[in-house]
Parts: sequence; C-alpha cells; structure tokens
Amino acid sequence: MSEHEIKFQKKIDAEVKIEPKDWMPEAYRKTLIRQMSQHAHSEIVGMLPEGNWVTRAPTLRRKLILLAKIQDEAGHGLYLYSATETLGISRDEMTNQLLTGKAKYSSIFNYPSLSWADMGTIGWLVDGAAIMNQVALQRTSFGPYARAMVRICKEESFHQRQGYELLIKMCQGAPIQKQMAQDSINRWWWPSLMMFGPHDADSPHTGDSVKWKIKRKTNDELRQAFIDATVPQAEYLGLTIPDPDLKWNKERGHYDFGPIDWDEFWSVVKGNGVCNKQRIKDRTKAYEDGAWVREAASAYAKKKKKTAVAN
Ligand code: FAQ
Repeated sequence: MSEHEIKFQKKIDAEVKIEPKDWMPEAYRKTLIRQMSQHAHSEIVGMLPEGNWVTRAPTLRRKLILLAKIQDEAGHGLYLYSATETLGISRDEMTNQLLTGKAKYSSIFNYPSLSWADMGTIGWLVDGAAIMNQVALQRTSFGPYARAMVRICKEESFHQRQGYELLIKMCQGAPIQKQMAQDSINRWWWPSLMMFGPHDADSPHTGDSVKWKIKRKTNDELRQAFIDATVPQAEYLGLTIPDPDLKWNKERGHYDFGPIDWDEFWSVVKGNGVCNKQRIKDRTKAYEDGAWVREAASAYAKKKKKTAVAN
C-alpha cells in the first residue's frame, strides 16, 4: 500500500467523509462512478413504469400523488448525476453509457406495470427496497453521495407510504380489488428481492465496497432486513407473499425464504427482460426531445457569461 492509500484508509476507518478534491484510489473513484451513475439511471428509468399510469389514475388525488412521486424520482436522478459529476465524469458521458447499454440500471424497472394495483406495490415494495438500501447509504464514505441520500430518503419514505396506503384502500375494497393487489404482489415480490443484487458470495464488488465503506451493509444483509420488515406489512394487508418457504426462524431471529431465481435476474440484467428495449427506447426519445432545452440553456449560459465579462 502506498502512503496515500494508507492515509486514505485511515480516514475511512475514522469515519471522515471523502470529498471530491481529496486524494482517492482510482479504483474507489471508478466504483463510485459505476454505482452512483447506475443509481441515477435507475431513478430516471424508474419513472417509466409509473408514468404508464398517470392518465389512468382513478381519482384526482391519486393522480396528484403519482405525479409528485414521479417528479421526485427525476429530482433524485438530478442530485445523483450532479454528485457523480464531482468525480470527473460528465452528464453527457453518463447518459451515453445508459443509452448504449454500457451502464446498468436496476433490474426491477424492466418489469411491466400491468394494473393500477402496481402503483401501490411499486411504492410499497420497490421504494421500500430502495429505502432499505439508501438509509444505509446515508452513511456512505463519499460526502456528496451521502448528502444526496439524506434528502432522497425523506422523499422515498413518502413514496413508500403512499404505495402502502393505496394497497390498504384496495384491500378494504371489493374482492376483485383485493385480488388485483394479490396478483400485483405475486408479480413484484421476487423481482423486489433481486434489487439487492446477487448473494454476497457472488458479488464481486462487495469486498472493496465494504472496506471503503461505500457499502455499509451487504446485499444479503439488506435483503434479509427488507424481508423481515415487509412480511408483517403483508399480513396486515391480508395478502400472501408468494413464497411457500417463507417462515419465521426463531433461532436466527429472521425469516427464512425460498431460493431466488438468479437465472431470471441475470437474463433481465443482460437485456432480456420484458421491457428492457422499450425502456431504452423511451429514454432515448426523451433525450432527443430534450435537445432544444440543452441548446437553449447553453446559449443562455454563454450570453450571461458574456454580459458578466462586459460588466
Ligand atoms: N439490477 O457486485 P455487485 C430506486 C449488478 S433506486 C441491475 O453486488 P454492487 C428508486 C452490479 O451493478 C434503485 N444490476 O454490485 C425508485 C454489478 O454489475 P457491474 C437503484 C445489478 O454495485 C423507486 C453486478 O451486478 N438503487 O429504485 C443489480 O456492489 C421507484 C454485480 O453486483 C441503487 O442503485 C440490480 N438489481 O451492488 C425509483 C442503489 N444488482 O456494475 C423509481 C445503489 C447488482 O459490475 C421508482 N446501488 N447488479 O457491471 C447499490 O447499492 C449497489 O450498486 C447494488 C449492487 C446493491 C445495487
């Protein structure tokens, strides 16, 4: 280890945040750019499954909530892209990596949103899983990432609650509404567990990320915490989690659960999920449609700079 590296690790061990201009190992910078940009991409691709239901929201109140949530996700993408730019990569480069398939985004957003109940389930399970991961990231070692997470977590917790409240209403409604909620959980449960990534033993990045305190908890620890927190919530709704092996384990003090279909996970990650192609097509269109906004903003910035110089 070089002197720089020893000093860096000491800082990490002492819980001192790393800031953009501080010395950092190249591998630390690269890991952060990879994880943070993929996180940002997930936020903006994650707007699409919910965007699908804006025009079909059943009431004005539900429509307002859904619109506010989707706008929040755009904001999360913005904080995260900005935080990632401090590591020396441009927003254009990151966008290019997303649109050309070089960068990943969360597997969960390649599943279709088929019914209104999915708007509740996405909030409850998908945002619920996201929060479990992001609460730990509030203490991540890179300052701009940790600070972005504090605000994001506050908003995510509203997202989770609005989803759960939607499902409570559906479960108290007509039998067909409760059935819709059950069908939705049947489809989203396993993909939500996959959001936490492969088992620790199969996770190439966990070792370094834990050492550098980028990750404060491992994939398996977070997945288990999510299951333990979510099962009682499903019971309260009167819904069944689609896992026959799910059982409280007294000795472990945790729920045991059945095997995750990792073939499905990797197939989706590699681009073969139901919606992968559509998601990239939609993001590409949004990027192209936004060209005039970027051009106008650059022209305005240039004009302002010129005026500032003249004064
Ligand atoms: N999907 O060695 P690990 C949200 C990849 S935000 C796709 O364990 P790592 C809000 C991984 O990138 C959701 N790929 O990797 C919202 C790596 O490939 P690479 C996003 C996945 O980074 C809600 C390879 O597998 N949250 O939902 C996935 O240490 C509703 C090996 O894996 C974040 O991004 C996956 N699920 O751990 C928005 C949180 N899992 O890069 C709208 C920040 C793993 O070498 C609506 N990220 N891979 O090519 C993290 O905490 C970590 O990056 C993990 C993965 C835990 C996701």
